[in-house]
Amino acid sequence: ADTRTVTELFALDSLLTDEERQIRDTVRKFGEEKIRPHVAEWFEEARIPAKELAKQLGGLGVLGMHLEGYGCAGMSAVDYGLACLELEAIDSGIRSLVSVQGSLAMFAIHHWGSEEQKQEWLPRMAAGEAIGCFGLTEPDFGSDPGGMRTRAVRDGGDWILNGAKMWITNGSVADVAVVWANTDLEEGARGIRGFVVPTDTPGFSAPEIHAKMSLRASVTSELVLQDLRLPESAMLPKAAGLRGPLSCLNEARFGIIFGAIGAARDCLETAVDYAATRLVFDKPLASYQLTQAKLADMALEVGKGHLLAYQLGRRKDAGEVEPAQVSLGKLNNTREAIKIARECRTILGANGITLEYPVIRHANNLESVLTYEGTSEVHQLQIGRALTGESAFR
Ligand code: TGC
Ligand code: FAD
Repeated sequence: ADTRTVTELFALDSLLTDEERQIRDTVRKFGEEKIRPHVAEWFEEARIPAKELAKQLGGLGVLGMHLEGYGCAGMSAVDYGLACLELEAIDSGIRSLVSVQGSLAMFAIHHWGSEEQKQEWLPRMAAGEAIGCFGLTEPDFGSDPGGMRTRAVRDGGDWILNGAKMWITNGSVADVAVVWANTDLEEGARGIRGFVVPTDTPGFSAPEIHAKMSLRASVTSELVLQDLRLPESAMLPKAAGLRGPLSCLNEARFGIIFGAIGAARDCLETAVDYAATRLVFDKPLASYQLTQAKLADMALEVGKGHLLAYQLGRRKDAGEVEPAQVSLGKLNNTREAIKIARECRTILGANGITLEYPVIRHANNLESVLTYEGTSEVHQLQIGRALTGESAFR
């Protein structure tokens, strides 16, 4: 039969340049050939070859790809978004590895770091030879990171860090951790400063968190900092206050706007294919009106999610995207993606609960995506604040 994909129905490719489509196709090919054949097994076993994968992703050029210099590819925000979209179409855990490396750890060093810190870490991180993590969240402070208990205190010219971070992606496999701590000393929002911590520093440990039912193809860890001594040169010199870590979150949230819609697209494509061949009551499932209503509604949201992502990508490349606009995209695209994953699961019936198909894996992953990088409620409150001028966080 003559069929159309969502990309075709919305003429999405007409919004991209030839070069952007080429980058997208290259990342898609890499994902389909190198990752998709293994990812269900990694998810089932909750184990990924992170070091090897980081080198492959570095070779592909997607680590810190939107940053300039220091071995980074210097590409546009839209290019970076498209790479996230294609990687998350395979698995959110793979996009997370790339987000945390490029948008959180590398961006923090690139934007807020000293020349020495940049030279030391960025080229190796871009190549995937060193893995980074980003420690902001604590066991008791997730949505409200300003309340953090991790402390950095002076000892002569050094800093001594004590505290714990929780839910840290890449933590146990990282070579370097960007850790945020309250110094109580500096002017600005509660004296929060960032530190570049080589993970072999005595006093640093990163026990892995187990028994996750989501993001299983991703390493998630606790960071324990016990009398961790760092030289003055370990502090990110240019970041003071909560603005430092929040600026990094903008970057990673931007990638998720594209990424989540990639996961949704993969679910929808799977459901369309399944419905075409599955016979129920003697006819293909795709030929029933109830199924078509589901598919049509999901196609609308996948298409609109792309349009929103592309619009925000163009604004970001123009240097004009605001945090509240990033919240629009993060809230909409993750919320719609998880609804789509669950609806597609219904179309697959019992087959939908197995790892033979990607749908339940995406649905479970999206539970984390809905929560990390600002929960849906945090983004509703950001948008609410933008609309009304009233902050309802406290
Ligand atoms: P608030 O008073 O609003 O702001 C404090 C200072 O920060 C500035 N600011 C921002 N700067 C840059 N980008 C943003 N998005 C910013 N939002 C705020 C603000 O201008 C102010 O600066 P200054 O110089 O005036 O002091 O702060 P608040 O304490 O009221 O909190 C605001 C709130 C709740 C929105 C914020 O704390 C927040 O976003 N909470 C959510 C935390 C979160 O998203 N954590 C994510 C951790 S990392 C992660 O999840 C990685 S998952 C793995 C993956 O990405 O794949
Ligand atoms: P809480 O902040 O305790 O929120 C609980 C509930 O309360 C949520 O529904 C929330 O929306 C709601 N809530 C909070 N405040 C309000 C309010 N003012 N009004 C109404 N409702 C509110 N963090 C890092 O720093 N680095 C990482 O690499 C990282 N990776 C992660 C990987 C995974 C797989 C996961 C699941 C999390 C990761 N995180 C990471 C942590 C993540 O950012 C936090 O989980 C998130 O910010 C939410 O914090 P919380 O879990 O403490 O929830």
